[in-house]
Amino acid sequence: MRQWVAWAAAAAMACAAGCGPKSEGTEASGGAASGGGGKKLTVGFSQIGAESGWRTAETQSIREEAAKRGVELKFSDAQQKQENQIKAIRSFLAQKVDAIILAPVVETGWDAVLREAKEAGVPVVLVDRGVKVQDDSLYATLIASDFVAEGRMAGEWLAEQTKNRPEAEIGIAELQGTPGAAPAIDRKKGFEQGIAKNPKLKIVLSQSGDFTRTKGKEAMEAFLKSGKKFGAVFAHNDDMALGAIQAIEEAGLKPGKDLLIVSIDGVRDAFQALIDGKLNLTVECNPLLGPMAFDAVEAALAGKKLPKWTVVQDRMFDREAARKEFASRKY
Ligand code: GYE
Repeated sequence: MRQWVAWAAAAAMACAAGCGPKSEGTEASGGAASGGGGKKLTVGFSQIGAESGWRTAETQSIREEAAKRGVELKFSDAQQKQENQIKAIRSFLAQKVDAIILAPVVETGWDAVLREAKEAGVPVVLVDRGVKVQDDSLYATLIASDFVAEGRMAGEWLAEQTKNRPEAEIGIAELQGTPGAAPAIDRKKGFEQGIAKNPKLKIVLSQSGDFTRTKGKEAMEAFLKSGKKFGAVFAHNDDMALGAIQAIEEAGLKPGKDLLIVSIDGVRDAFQALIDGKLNLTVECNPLLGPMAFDAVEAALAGKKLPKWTVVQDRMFDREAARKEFASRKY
């Protein structure tokens, strides 16, 4: 498979409510016409929600790129609900968009609606999360990070950091992302592979925090009250780690010292927590997918064959790496 590496791995240590759609309407229209034949493109973007700093950065990147290219963007926020995304896609099709960008909340349950898009001749570009469908010709391409690799990087880092510790067992409390979401499934899998390098490491507590700060905090409060011993925390995203850090501090403990904390995304607030010594590692997951998403839309509309997965490369950041990069951080 041909892969487009869009984000170069750099640093040396291989150190990367039951309600309907919130808003739907035309977001951007300006600049030059885009796409073949000088016709202005209309693209529907079905976004998951606004659950994390990462998601906000991704939305902004797509909006900005649409505006830059003079694409008319129809934006729909699904409030973390697949049914809202399915409704949005059908509404985009009824409005006769040229293409659809979809960030799918969960992996399964997309076959029927993607088939409707295919039959209407509307290409669908998946961004950031993958799907499991019977026929992969139902979407043009997926532009996303390798979540298994991200989880593995976090797990291997923890295995290395704890290899000389005297304890017979070091418990890990895991904050999982949204159930059924590709990054939750794959980051868990990769992390388990990574920590296998140090047999002392064992996940002793695991709960979903839905990728949000509030639920990450609540889950950590429950972990701390459970009576189970743990010496490390693995959060599937930074926002849950940041919520957990708050809970740990409120319990009178020192995050980053009494408990090692690792997470994924690499957003600015996580960089600040790294610099403050409250977070020990974040694995970057680049959300600036707008340029690649619209390149893919234009290529698909031009009838070009795209790779099924364009892999976005990620880096790891510890305190030192965060200090160096903080000033130039874009999200
Ligand atoms: O890590 C998390 C967000 O799908 C990669 O979703 C994305 C994840 C990201 O809510 O913060």
